[in-house]
Amino acid sequence: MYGKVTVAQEQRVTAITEAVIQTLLSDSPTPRANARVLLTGPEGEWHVLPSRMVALVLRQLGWDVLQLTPAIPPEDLLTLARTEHGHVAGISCSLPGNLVPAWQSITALRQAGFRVLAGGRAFVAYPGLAQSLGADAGAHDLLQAHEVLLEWVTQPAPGPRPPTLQRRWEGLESTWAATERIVADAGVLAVDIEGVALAGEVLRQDLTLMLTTAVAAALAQRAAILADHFAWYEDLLSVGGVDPGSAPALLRALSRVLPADADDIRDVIAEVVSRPRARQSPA
Ligand code: B12
Repeated sequence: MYGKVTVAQEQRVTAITEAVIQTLLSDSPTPRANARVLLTGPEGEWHVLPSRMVALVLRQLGWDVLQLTPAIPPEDLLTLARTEHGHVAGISCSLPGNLVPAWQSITALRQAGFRVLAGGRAFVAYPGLAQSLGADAGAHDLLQAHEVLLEWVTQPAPGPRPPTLQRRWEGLESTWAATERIVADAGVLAVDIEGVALAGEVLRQDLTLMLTTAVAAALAQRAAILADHFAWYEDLLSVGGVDPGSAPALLRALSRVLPADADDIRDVIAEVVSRPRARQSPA
């Protein structure tokens, strides 16, 4: 329900939830032997509450949870995971715009010899996405996650495994590295040529989220990831009294300033801009 809850109310609810989790955690049972699980999130993910809830439930079920949220950079995760004595991990991602860093964290965990379970809003909406980004399984339901992890800890560690999607990433890396420049250039085009009535930090954040989601959609080869974000953004603009036509205008502006080797991203954007609008229901 957009516009019905204020930011202050949302933060108050978050604080209350944190306090409840903290209280319940103090009553966790002693973990079973051989039940170590590493739990992390992608770099840039501020939604740590989902991961805390997962950690709470797993601790109540007897797991020894090493929680690394907010996330650590993938190279640090790799170093840390290599010194860990367990070999099962979970990753929680809420924002589709954070699926690229989620893939990087999954890649680090694979390299360190872990089996990875992926969950959270960004994965749940797309069946099979967890596996296509290199995770061994995806889960939403925590009892199901418990069963999967129980099975994994009794199996031998898989050993270090190579990254997935590396070839496709080669065509996306230059865009990812140039995010700041692309967003700045697209911002100028959006205002001067497309006539978008957004400015400053709001415009920068909206373009950044649009771009990172487009790269994620190209990496996973699922235009639906960008299409859903786009529909959500159109709704958000409408509620804020901004012309929803600004949504395709931002995508067009981004497409024009992408690096030469970013055809996969341009294709995803073109597909979304030309699609008949399929509205998703607000969360
Ligand atoms: C609270 C909140 C925030 C808080 C987070 C506070 C905190 N300490 O975590 C703050 C204010 C920081 C925030 C920021 C933002 N948010 Co926010 N946020 C939310 C909100 C309201 C609740 C999230 C939550 O805690 N859900 C509860 C958990 C329990 O549910 P869950 O994630 O589905 O997790 C369950 C399962 O999926 C599963 N699970 C989760 N992880 C894992 C992992 C494993 C391994 C397993 C097995 C299972 C599992 O178990 C959980 C328990 O059942 C959601 C709306 C919503 N309906 O979720 C928006 C929402 C996720 N946010 C959204 C947005 C856009 C943002 C911002 C970009 C806003 C902005 N412009 O700044 C930023 C992004 C920041 C960033 N870079 O990450 C959008 C995302 C839209 C989209 N396109 O997907 C949402 C959907 C709101 C909306 N409808 O507009 N947000």
